[in-house]
Amino acid sequence: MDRQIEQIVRDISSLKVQGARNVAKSAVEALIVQVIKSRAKSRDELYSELLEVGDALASARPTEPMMRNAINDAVKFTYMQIKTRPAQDVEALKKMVVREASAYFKKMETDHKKICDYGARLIPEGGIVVTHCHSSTVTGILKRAKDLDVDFEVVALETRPRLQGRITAKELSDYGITTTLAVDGAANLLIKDADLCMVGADAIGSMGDLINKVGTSTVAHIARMHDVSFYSAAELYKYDPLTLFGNREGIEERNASEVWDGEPKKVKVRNPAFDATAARYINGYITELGVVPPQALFGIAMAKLGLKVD
Ligand code: RUB
Repeated sequence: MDRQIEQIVRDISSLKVQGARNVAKSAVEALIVQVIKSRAKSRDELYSELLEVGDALASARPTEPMMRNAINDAVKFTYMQIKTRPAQDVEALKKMVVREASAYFKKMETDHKKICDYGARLIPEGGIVVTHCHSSTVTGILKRAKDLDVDFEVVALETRPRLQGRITAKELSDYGITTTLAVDGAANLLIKDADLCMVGADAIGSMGDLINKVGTSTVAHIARMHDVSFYSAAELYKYDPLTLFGNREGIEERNASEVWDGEPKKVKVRNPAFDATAARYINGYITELGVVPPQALFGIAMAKLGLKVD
């Protein structure tokens, strides 16, 4: 595999590239690099190369359907070109694939802007918003609310073990939003006084359940206990179509040394990167099509992904 692509795969698995949207963007960038640098002599050869690179990217972070959906779209597009345009040569196919993959970035930006607009309307004047981990979708919404002159505060939970909450806290305070960082264990104490909780999403299943950074379900359960609304902000591309067949989204288990490097021999350390929050704890998903109940997300997302159940 090309060195530049190997580097992207490493950056994704080491969390140098972090968050579902950034991961999906990097994966599409890798596919573009592959096509541009490819020495494939035939269209089939190019197609095989894309499958190989796609597999390497997808396994770098197993709990990322947005990346998988983007890769699948590019691979499907390539396949359809080969099947429907017999006269097309490999160079023409390369151009088409690069153009299609580049259009994906534009689509992502348009969807993101819409989500920020819908999400910003949920931020109450004088309110307190609790968030967990670092989601570029959530920070986008909060910045949009700030641009609209809503006066509010954010509590960012630290998010052990990789401390993505600090990225959130820094980004928001640099933007002029009053932000407090707190350890994850303070969640109950702080959510009690909050107006709403808002997190991102790595994956959404057919039942409307949410997979996001480990600790998200704790936030949701505590929010329910105190009657505080809990929202997840997510592009519909985060829906995992495989869950329609009963597949459960796999939870990435990362190296234990991220939690405790040098633990005593008899201590077993676990490091699941994500957890699942049942639909019943979620007031709504903030999507590019508006704020939708978890139970409705499956139908809307299938339409967006161009999938049909026959
Ligand atoms: C990040 C995380 C984020 C989602 C959504 O986990 O759980 O909430 O990925 O992010 P990690 P975005 O740090 O392990 O990647 O809204 O940017 O897609």
